[in-house]
Amino acid sequence: MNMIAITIIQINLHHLPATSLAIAFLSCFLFSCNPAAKKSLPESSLQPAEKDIPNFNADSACQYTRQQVDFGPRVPNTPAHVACGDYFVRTLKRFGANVTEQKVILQNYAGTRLNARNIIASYQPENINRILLFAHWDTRPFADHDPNPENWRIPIDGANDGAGGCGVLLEIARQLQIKQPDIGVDLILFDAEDWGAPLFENNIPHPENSYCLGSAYWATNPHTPNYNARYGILLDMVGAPDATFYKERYSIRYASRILNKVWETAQSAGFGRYFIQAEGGFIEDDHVQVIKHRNIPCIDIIHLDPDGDTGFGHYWHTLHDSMDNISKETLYAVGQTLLLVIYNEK
Ligand code: AHN
Ligand code: ZN
Repeated sequence: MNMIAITIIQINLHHLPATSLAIAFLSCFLFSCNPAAKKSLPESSLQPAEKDIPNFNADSACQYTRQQVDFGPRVPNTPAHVACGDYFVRTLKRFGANVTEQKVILQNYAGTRLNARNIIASYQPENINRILLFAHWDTRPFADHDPNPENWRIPIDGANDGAGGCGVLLEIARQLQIKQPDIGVDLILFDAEDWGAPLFENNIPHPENSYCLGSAYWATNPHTPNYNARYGILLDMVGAPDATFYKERYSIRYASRILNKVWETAQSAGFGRYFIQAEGGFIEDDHVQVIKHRNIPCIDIIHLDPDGDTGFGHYWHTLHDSMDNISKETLYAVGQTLLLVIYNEK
């Protein structure tokens, strides 16, 4: 525990009733994956979620995130990648999902063959009314935005860029097994998102188009013929402390209804400090593949930082994207918002 948390408890001991003491005490234990985090919890997240809507367990989501990171960087063609893929399949089966794997060889920008694996977990597969939630599970092979050039060729932990979104989806899977919503849900963990051309490779004409290989494959070869869903929601970098989710512009252009629904749901649940009512930039991310090839309206919940020099969080594609960069409070804001959206579908 840190000094600030101790100070709060001491003040509470003298001036506040026992409940406040308990809340202050619990929040410093429960709500930081990062032991150094100093933030206390907003009041809204301590109240039970709306009636009949399950309560997202951020401890579990954080644990699922840490388990991925513990395998090491999940770079295609490495043993850590194989082991983590096996972990997802085993865990999603344990949570009662109908699991489909797409194993495919995909070529990156340099022509390297990647042993890729998209993992699809379906709930109520017979239900024609479906929604799709997705994230990428692979991690970037190079920290090409690290401030220290000596780190540029080192693979990243991808605690936030990768693991966090999958951690939230695993906790949602656990909840879906406990209580069935009124619609079918597909969770897809896409592979080979983050092997885009690095900054240090010159002469790559459009590096932004070298990402998202796994989602491009699935979107053109879905696991069920003519796969369709009401809408899709992509989680990308949803776990950093003080993350800010600006409205990504492809999401505004192609899926404004679901975008506004998610942002309003988050706002009413007290998560307005994460879900910002302002526009961000256009991001070439997995959702664009699903919009383009499957014609499903999709949004990207992605941490954008208009003041940062990359437009993303300071940790983006650096060695700082470690578990220190994960906050249970942020995972909770995203996960609880998604549960509200899922369980309110008719
Ligand atoms: C580009 O940088 C072109 N798109 C961001 C996709 C991404 C990479 N998300 C996480 N890592
Ligand atoms: Zn990335």
